[in-house]
Amino acid sequence: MSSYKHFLVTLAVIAIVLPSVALATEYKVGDNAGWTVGFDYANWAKGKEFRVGDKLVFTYPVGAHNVFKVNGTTFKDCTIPPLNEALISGNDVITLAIPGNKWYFCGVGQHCALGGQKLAITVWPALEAPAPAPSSANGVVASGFLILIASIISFAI
Ligand SMILES: [Cu+2]
Repeated sequence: MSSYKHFLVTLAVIAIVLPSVALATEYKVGDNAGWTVGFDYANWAKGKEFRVGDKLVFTYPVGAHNVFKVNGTTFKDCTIPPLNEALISGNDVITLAIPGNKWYFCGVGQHCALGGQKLAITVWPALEAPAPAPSSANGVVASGFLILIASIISFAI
């Protein structure tokens, strides 16, 4: 009996956790162009909805560029911070952890000031679960499934 309960609880946890894990998105900054000069990152970011838990991936040849996470003023002026604050791996992954405005630029030469190698985004809170749209059969089935699991557990325990 207790292993049956254990099974039900495990099932319920999977049903709750799985949708939120599947929702995180990994964005390759600049898509196929990667992280470089002469690319319109404002246009790239336009229409994208960045959420807490999503990842930004900056890809570039090692040594050619780098990535600084900066504040809004530093971003506007392209003031290059100390080099030891830079990400330099050529495949830099940043997980968006906190909602708000975020700014990134390249600190090599004049890449920020003249090359437009700078990215500003707004990060929104994570989606807790997919919004069950009335027209979506999947959403109705999923919430029905959760209610079923919840009522089985309340009987079983
Ligand atoms: Cu650069």
